[in-house]
Amino acid sequence: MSGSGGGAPRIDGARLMGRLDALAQIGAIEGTQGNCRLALTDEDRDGRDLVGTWMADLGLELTVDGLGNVVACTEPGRVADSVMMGSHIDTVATGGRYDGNLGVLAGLEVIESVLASGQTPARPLSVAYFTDEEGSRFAPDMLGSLAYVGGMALEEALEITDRDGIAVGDELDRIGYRGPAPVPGTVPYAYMELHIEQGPVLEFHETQIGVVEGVQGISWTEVTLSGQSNHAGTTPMPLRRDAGLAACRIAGEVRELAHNIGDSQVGTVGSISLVPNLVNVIAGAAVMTVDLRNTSEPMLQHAEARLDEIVSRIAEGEHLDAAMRRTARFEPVEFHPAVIDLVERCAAEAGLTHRRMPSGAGHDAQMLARVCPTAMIFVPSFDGVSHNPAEYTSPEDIEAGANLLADVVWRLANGDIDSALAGDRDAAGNGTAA
Ligand code: HGY
Ligand code: MN
Ligand code: MN
Repeated sequence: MSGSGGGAPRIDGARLMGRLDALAQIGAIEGTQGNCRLALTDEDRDGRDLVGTWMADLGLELTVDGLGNVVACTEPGRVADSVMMGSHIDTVATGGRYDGNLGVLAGLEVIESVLASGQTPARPLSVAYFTDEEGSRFAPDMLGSLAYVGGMALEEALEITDRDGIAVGDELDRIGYRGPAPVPGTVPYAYMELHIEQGPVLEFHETQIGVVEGVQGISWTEVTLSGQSNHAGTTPMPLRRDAGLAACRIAGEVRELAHNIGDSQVGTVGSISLVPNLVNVIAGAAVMTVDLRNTSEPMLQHAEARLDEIVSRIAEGEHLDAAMRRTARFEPVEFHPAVIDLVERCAAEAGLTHRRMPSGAGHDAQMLARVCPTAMIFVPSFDGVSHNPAEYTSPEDIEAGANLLADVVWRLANGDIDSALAGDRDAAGNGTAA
């Protein structure tokens, strides 16, 4: 099996597509190519079981930690020396088959191709999937990798509940994935994540590869508005305390906030729940979520301050009580310059069109970047669509991205940029938090 940049074995594209297809059968959304495998549901368990079988079949040492994060390594006990690849296999409720799954299965494919080649890199390789990356069921997103790098105590993560009051810890026990390995987990030598772009940039520029420089900041806020349920027919308009109206006004002003701040600012009201949510009752309560993101930390803080003002003003105008709870807050992250350069060099050597870019979406890599040299590779999303069953990336782009992952990981594992990374590891060989 001939290598390419640096002698890395080529991956088997058909095998990778076959595994993506097999995993996509679990939690398949009927009539679509998409998936629903919300974190710690039965579907998530079944997906974990399938991927775990593939990991075990390769003879990898599998560890499951107290939050259900799973790491598989080519050499027992050597995750700390390994170059790790990974992502997540949980999905949003209306998810595609590539978001997260590609990074995990491409990592597995790289390992299988290396093992099959009979070549042994200087460092072991590992592949991981992290619990609840999406955060759709249990906020914040990237929960598993956040705890893995010590960004949240295990005890705190286990107590997080979903909308039905069900706790992470109980669901881990129910699906059999509360493992013995410690949280925080073992810091690898370096971390690489292949992921679909989930946006329109690569396709617009007719570019095969995104050389990801970092991830924008993320702020999630849950807003609870309390007014008065009342009769839709008898309550005069001036006497209403309509939580539904206020929620809609806030949603409209979130769109204006993003427009007025401009640049990379985005704002999304993805969920609004009204109580009692009936045609002839004025909503006495509303619970809504606001997702704000910006590549600039000061601008994200400004957007949060604007949101606070919007909610207070609109709630007061409608004589409502308002409560706001931050459910996710991550500052922008920059990946390791030497690893970014390596991705760019390998893409150029492979003759792939490529461009540097930030990530609009959150990823487990933004957590691993706190503790070890980390970067990401993007492949294009058809029509820029993601978090949608219609999510699609071509087999050709997937194979190109996975082979580039193999090239980068092979060079990292053979020490090609050790000197550039040496300063970023403390005496214990652990990465120093960014
Ligand atoms: O929210 C995100 O950006 C990611 O999909 N968890
Ligand atoms: Mn993802
Ligand atoms: Mn996602």
